[in-house]
Amino acid sequence: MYCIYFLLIVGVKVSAEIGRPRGVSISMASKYEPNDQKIFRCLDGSGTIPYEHLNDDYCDCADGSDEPGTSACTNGKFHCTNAGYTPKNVQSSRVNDGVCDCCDGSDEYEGKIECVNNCKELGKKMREEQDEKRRLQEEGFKKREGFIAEANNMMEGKKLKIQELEKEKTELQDKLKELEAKKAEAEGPEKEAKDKHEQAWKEQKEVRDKERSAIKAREAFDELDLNKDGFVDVLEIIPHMEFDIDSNGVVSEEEAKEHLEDNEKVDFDEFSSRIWGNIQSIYKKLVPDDQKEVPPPPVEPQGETGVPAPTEEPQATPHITPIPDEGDDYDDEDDEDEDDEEDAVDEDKMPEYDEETKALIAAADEARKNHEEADKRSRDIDGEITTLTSYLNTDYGKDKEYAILRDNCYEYTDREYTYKLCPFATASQRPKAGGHETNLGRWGRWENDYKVQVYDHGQNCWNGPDRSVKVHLTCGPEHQLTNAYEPSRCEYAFDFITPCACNQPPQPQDKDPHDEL
Ligand code: MAN
Repeated sequence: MYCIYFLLIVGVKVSAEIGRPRGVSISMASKYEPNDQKIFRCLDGSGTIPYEHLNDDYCDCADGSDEPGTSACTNGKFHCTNAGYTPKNVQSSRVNDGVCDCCDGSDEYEGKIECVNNCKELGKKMREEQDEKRRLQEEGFKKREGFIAEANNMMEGKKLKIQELEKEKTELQDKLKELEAKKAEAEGPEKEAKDKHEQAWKEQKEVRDKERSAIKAREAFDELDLNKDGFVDVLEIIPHMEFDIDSNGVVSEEEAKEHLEDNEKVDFDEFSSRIWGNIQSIYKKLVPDDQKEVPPPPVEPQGETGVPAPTEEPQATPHITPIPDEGDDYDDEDDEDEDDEEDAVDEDKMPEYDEETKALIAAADEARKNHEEADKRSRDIDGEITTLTSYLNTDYGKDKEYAILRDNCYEYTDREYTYKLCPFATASQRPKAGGHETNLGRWGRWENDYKVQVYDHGQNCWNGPDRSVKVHLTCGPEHQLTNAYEPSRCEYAFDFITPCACNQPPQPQDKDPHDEL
């Protein structure tokens, strides 16, 4: 009271409604209280002036602090109280400039303009908006509390699941040992019986192959022994072009002899014991000329007699040629050969296992199946435990409030791309016009006190970094990806609103006591 009285006495212009110099806020009022010497010290300490020079429309202080309520100083600040709304500082140069800057109209006290005081309406609107925001935050916060409880339950559930799986795995280890033993037990007799069967078959085949070879040797010997003197000699070898060692088109006597192991002739015993083994893979039967495919007669003009002109080629004796390997021009004989071959193929196939061996194989198959099933289950358990452990080891926020987002994906589409965020897993981008999805990063870490998530090591950017995303999380009523952009090439930013980010709103009594509302 004394203070106001004093200011009135010294003629300082004070605000109409409040007891402090015009344009001064409550928080600054103490700095403007008069001292005993009635001297005002500029707030920056640059000088002192008599009290009556405050707001005298003349700028004395370098910081403009002596003229808070006039436009005398270009750098002064005029404080609008704006009762009912938010207090505000305006440039003191705007005081009495004919423009209403304060909602209470206090900056236009000279009457250049009639300012309507709309602070109450503005305040009402602001409070309504604040209340709505607060309501949403409160709602979000309640959801967050629910998510935290859910996450804790989920974690407990997963921990229990790991315990169960570990127990199952321990039991399975014993079972696996047992099944392994049973498998070995069944596979022993199975192998023995199979080996026995296969060995018997091998021996049988060897005997049969020997017999076949002997028959073939006899056939070849008889075919080669054209003069039927009981020997195969050099002259009988010569017509067989397959014995032409140097491929010069003629089988020489030396070449023929070489095939006969340096003999002029060999009898059947020697042929079958020493010769046949070496030549059987190259030996080809000869076909009599009259059984050969006759080429169509030449269409050239014939001699005057109508008898074809003799060819230059000397006629080979005897008139037989090797039987071609394939082709069906040799009719009956050839068909018989084919049948023989088929029979031979069938005969070469190992016969089925006997019933006893089959039963042993079936028993071993069953033991193998049981072991494989248990082994697979054991591997599956390992996989499940790894997944659960990775889930539990992930940082879901201070109170695990973000765990609820895991295993879900959220999308946002702009003009060009659809962006996808699968929290704690991946971020990606795919063109709206179609085309492949680009990996923008895998879950990396938290930043900025759990307000930002980083996804990195995405697909490399041509001539640039590996793609990465920073996800900015703010409080919102639902989980929603609200924006995606690329602040710098291949470095993306997503905005994600979620109740998980809603803190408890300040209670009404927590309000700033200096609030002038
Ligand atoms: C693709 C998209 C873009 C990115 C370019 C970089 O077109 O991934 O977001 O800027 O590649 O070459």
